[in-house]
Amino acid sequence: MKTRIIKIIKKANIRGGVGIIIATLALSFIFDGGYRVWADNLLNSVTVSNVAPTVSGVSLNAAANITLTEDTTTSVNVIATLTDTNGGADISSATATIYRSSVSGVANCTADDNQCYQVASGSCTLGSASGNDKPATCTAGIWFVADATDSAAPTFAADIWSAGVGATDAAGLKGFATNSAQSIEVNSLTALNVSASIAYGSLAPTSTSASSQTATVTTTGNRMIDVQFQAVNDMCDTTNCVGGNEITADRQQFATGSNIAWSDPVLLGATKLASTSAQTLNLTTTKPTTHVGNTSDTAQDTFWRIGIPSGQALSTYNGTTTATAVNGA
Ligand SMILES: [Ca+2]
Ligand SMILES: [Ca+2]
Ligand SMILES: [Ca+2]
Repeated sequence: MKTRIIKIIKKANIRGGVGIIIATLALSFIFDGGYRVWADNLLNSVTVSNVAPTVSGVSLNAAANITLTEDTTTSVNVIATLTDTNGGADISSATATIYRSSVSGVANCTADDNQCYQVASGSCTLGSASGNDKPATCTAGIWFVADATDSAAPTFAADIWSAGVGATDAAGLKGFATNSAQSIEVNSLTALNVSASIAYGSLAPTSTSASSQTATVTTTGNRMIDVQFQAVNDMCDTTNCVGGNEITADRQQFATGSNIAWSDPVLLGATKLASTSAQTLNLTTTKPTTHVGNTSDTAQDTFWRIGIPSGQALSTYNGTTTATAVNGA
């Protein structure tokens, strides 16, 4: 009691004057016999609980359809806003999945270059926290084999490609959302590479190739292909085929079989090259599903022969042939 009175006196003294000291003392003695009024401390305590983060605004490839790059990967981003009501700084990492919509497990799919890309936190960049929010950008390299889902796609036209983003806070609580408002397609990519050259060697007039030369057609997109060949020009012995001598394009033939002689009938499967129109060769390769390094593992050899006309002038003749991928049948 004494202690408290002294405290009150001190407070009163500080605040302002002798008169108040007297009044305080008087009050103290007045109430001393009945009940007491004095100051005490109340300890206020609360624990703020951890709340899981949430994810919003998931957007795949800036809302655009995805156009692949033949024989390699295409960098594709997923962005999202991660929110944690413990403050944006509580968000510690993000992950993402980019997947074809009907794949087994959807966002929990097993990684597969054709249909499912799991993006680890190391490939997700977090921006600075702003209030409760923190932006995330996750990046995947989508391989050229990724299944097409556009309207021309042979198998998965009814699908789209989706993205899911997961957020994790410092205590390990997680949130997740997908880009359910978007319909992003992976476009068909009908593409090939062909080996650079065919050298028929030295042949006499009226003779034909004794064996075939090989040109390898590699499928470098996400569609099964056939190939069309067309000569840019007849073979000639001058630059740009101005003047000089020529061997017409139709003296060359191509086939998928290696043993078809130049003089064999067309029904055996060989096709004569033309400079006036593209000739289609039916390949048996299917859609690539894997890659070896940066390269498609799906390739087929085509076999070429030439017949030299009688009366052909002694010279070296060169020609250029264009190989074009068309959707396979
Ligand atoms: Ca939290
Ligand atoms: Ca589709
Ligand atoms: Ca075919």
